[in-house]
Amino acid sequence: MKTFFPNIPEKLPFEGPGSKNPLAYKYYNPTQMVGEKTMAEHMRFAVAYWHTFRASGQDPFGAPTFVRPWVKADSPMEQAEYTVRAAFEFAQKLGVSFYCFHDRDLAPEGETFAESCANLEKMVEKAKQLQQDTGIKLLWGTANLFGHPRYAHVAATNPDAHIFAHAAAQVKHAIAATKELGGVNYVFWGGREGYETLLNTDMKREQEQMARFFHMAVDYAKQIGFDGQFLIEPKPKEPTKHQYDFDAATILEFLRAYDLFDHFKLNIEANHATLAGHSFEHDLTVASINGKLGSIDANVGDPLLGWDTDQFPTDPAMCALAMLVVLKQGGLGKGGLNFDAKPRRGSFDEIDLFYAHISGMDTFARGLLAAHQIIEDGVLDNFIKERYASYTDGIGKQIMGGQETFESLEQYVLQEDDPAFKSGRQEMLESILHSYL
Ligand code: XUL
Ligand code: CO
Repeated sequence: MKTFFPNIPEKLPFEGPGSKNPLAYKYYNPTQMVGEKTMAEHMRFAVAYWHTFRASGQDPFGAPTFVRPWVKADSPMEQAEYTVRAAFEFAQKLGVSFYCFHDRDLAPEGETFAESCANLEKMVEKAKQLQQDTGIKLLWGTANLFGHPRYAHVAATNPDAHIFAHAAAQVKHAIAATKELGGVNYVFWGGREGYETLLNTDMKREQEQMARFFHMAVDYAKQIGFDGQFLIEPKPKEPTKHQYDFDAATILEFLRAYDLFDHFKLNIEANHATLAGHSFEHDLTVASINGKLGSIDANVGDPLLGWDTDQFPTDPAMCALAMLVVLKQGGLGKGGLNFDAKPRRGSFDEIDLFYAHISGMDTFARGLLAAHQIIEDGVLDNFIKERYASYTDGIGKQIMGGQETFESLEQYVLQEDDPAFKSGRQEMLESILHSYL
């Protein structure tokens, strides 16, 4: 059978930090134990179908630069078949156990809705066979509710109920496809759910529509016995100016307000967190402390650009801070680290896809190793514990126990001298963090 990556070995090796081989892992050693689990079990890396196999390198100023061998085909369905074979060959050679897709990545949109569904069903059969042949699994599926012109005024929050219906029918099939492939999660990314101007928008109604849509998805999953985890992926803007799934806090409030809280977790993406004006670790922490961190889209933005550049992560400190959140909540469960990332437009060779993933996986492996050791040594935990020690007994314990009032605290302050103020030691802690990298 035709191979799409003839010059890449069957399986990329781990050679350790001393290696200068660009096609070898320096830190990611899947079988290495880190605490109770192997690195592979901690990370559950996934390849993103849309960027890795479907991106063309086209940008608003220039033509496609990624001329992939799997796109040279006589028909869209033949192209889809080549693409799925390339995807599994790639994941196998890379040594990654999971992949993620949108319905329209896996199979092309047809002339009619029925034809699109038939295309998807055919491609699900192919993917299922390849999953069986290779052991590679589906981390999550999702639906593309943003690419087609019908979604110009968005999907579930569209002013036209007919488009809502189309989106619902499409998601029905995408959830069924995910179930058929044994997907362990299903992701909702708003795509375009939001608005451009309040001059033509009923915001309250649109949010109610979105909630209705999610309730219908929950009902359908129950009806067909899909037991994967539902995830919502926050993003503040792009393509739409104001998106309803702005950040983790916004979604948590939305889920609580519309009685959806128990049915969803979050898929936090680094570049989306930074677009919302947060750090990656901030949004991870907001999700995690609410018991809602389900999975991660592992990428990074460019600090000099204000859009979703979807680059491969290269900063071990950022990854250490992310993995600290993950380790402290006991892992990602059914979730994983999906590389929602693409090489730059000028990195157009197939081999660049391997270099990009190796770099991202090694960076996260360094982050994991550092985070594990930081937790083992207790350096940050002990500092934070000590910082809040005044709440564990005495007046602090009484405040948090509900035994104090503004009046009783006024009496307390009148009797007590101010304690010595303590430094937050931020620079010392930054230096400690970097000593683990
Ligand atoms: C877009 C984005 C999506 C989702 C899946 O910014 O992150 O690719 O991850 O729809
Ligand atoms: Co994403």
